Amino acid sequence: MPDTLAPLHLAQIALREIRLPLREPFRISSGVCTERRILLLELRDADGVGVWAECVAGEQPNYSAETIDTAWHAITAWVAPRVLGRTLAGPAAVAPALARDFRGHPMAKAAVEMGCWALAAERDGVPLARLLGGTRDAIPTGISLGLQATPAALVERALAASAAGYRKVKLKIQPGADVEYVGAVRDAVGPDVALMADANSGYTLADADRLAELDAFALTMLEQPLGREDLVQHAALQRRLATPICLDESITDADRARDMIALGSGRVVNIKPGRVGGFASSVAIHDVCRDAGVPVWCGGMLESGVGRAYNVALASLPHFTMPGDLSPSARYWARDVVAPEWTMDRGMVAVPLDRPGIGVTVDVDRIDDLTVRRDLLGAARPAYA
Ligand code: OSB
Ligand code: MG
Repeated sequence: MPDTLAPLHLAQIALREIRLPLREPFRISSGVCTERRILLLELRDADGVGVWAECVAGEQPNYSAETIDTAWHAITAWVAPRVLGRTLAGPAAVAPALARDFRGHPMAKAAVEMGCWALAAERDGVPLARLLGGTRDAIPTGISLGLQATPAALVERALAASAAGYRKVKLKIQPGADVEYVGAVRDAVGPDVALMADANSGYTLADADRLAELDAFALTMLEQPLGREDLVQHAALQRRLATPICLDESITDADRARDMIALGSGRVVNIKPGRVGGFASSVAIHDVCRDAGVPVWCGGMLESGVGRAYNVALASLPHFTMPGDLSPSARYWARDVVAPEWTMDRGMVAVPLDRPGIGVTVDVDRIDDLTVRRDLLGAARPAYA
């Protein structure tokens, strides 16, 4: 990441909550989402340059402790006051400013930190992907399929996904919906489709025998089977499994990635920039994994097209060697909030390199229609008004 950028003067952060119904409920082992409550931010610098950003916190504290409501509070009370009206040396200075004596709230911090990177990109006239050090112009795309009521329902969706060209099909599992479901899908799609499973911490080490039965299905990886903060029990489980373990929830920063590698808790990392506190932390994890030969890929949190833009930019970094959970807009929404919508071509999502900043335009009229709550932080009448 370059650190020679001009200083950043963040003048204003506008917050809004929009409601966006999913086309189909998305169920994981710890809960279900039917309609997203999405926290969008609009950051503006002292010259009036503006960018949109997204906080990926969910509706309920079932994936991590944060929710849209805790993030709203954290941004308003603690994150924004640390950056608004200050002169920051550049976007790389934001993460350290948010780290000092301020525990937790990574998704709240990430929304503002990532927005600052986009603001610098927009202002300097470069695509966000390139500012971050991205080298790819297209990213292989995977789909994450929620828990289904029957193996047949999951098979139907997996077949459709593989026919649509996805490069990786991820199946959510939980105790009682695992071996039978994954086996049915493997039988249906054949040996050549890259399949994986994600348990979202639904199991304990006492389930090791059951999880070892998944070895029969040649999964590319098994994501976060055990506790959301655990590394030690995952290491014990990894010794019992042929299938590589991929960690999601447990990797909250570069130190945890180092610990995973040292302990043998997993062999792959899912990087979600919101989970780890932003881009600086994501790139640090990327670099740790690259140096250790551990593959990484970019996860998703059912973002709108705004949050997707940030994930796609990050996933263009060279060591994101596996397909990301970067499905096109139409997989989630009847209509996205950005133009152009995110699409997939032969299983690849294109990195928008033809324009500065996040690379998509936000449909503000549509967002106005979907907005249920708003707040404005910083100068009510900024200098450019
Ligand atoms: O564990 O990766 C996960 C969605 C919400 C919370 C956790 C997870 C997910 C997904 C969806 O798997 C990925 C996507 O955005 O398509
Ligand atoms: Mg996951």
